[in-house]
Amino acid sequence: MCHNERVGKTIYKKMKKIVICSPTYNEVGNIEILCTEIFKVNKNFHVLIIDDNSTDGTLELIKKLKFKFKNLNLIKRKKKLGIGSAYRVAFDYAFEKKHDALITLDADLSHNPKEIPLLLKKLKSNDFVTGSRYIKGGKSDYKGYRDFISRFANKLCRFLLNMPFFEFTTSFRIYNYKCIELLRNKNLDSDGYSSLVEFFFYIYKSGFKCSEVPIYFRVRHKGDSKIPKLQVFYSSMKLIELFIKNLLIQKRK
Ligand SMILES: Nc1nc2c(ncn2[C@@H]2O[C@H](COP(=O)(O)OP(=O)(O)O)[C@@H](O)[C@H]2O)c(=O)[nH]1
Ligand SMILES: [Mg+2]
Repeated sequence: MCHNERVGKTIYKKMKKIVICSPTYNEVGNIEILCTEIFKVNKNFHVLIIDDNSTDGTLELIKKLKFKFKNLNLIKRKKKLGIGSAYRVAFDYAFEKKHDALITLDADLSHNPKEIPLLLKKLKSNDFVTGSRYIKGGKSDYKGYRDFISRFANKLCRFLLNMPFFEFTTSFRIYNYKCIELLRNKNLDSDGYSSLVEFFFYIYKSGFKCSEVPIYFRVRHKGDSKIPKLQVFYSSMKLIELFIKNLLIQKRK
């Protein structure tokens, strides 16, 4: 058992109910490895997959995996509705089932489940923790255009939203119950990367304690990106909206 796994087991014993959620759309080549890796960290984790009617056999595979992993749960939606709304379903689920915390991560193994204990450990002194590729110790395997856009977008978020962090757009995060409750009451409707920025924005601006932990972000294991390229454009629009909101918040102070 490696150090991270030991830490994961000890912390999990103290924090009773944690749900780990991954949205999926056509992840048949990744989902079994993802579940195996998560349950290797702790077999008592509660895992929720929110699938948008995948057409590549992901759903059928998850149904089979449910026999192997007793804590694996599935919410199936009728069609591809985007990650923003998938995360909102996860917030409702965690809230209604009274989980102490919600961890989210991508199904394509870009996020390494072995790093879950790092998030858990850091949550002890925070309300929200995001994995970060761009702080000391963090790493990203993105190259070229994607690397440039991601670094640039994250710097822009830091500057425009006046938030002292380096990562806003990765979904490898942990939210405590208070943050989940807050976000559920905000009536949010954003999608794609902007939903991740928006969740963080409202949590931080509401005065909750936030922090980053370094993660190693890998390129997806199997398949292609499922988020439409246009999302980068929509996210820029959302960023401008949040920038204006932030100016109004500062004016009121
Ligand atoms: N349920 C659901 N999951 C999605 C949707 N779009 C993407 N995903 C999942 O969200 C995660 C991140 O998507 P990914 O394609 O890896 O985005 P990228 O890393 O930015 O290229 C993966 O687990 C996808 O399967 C969607 O519309 N609905
Ligand atoms: Mg990905």
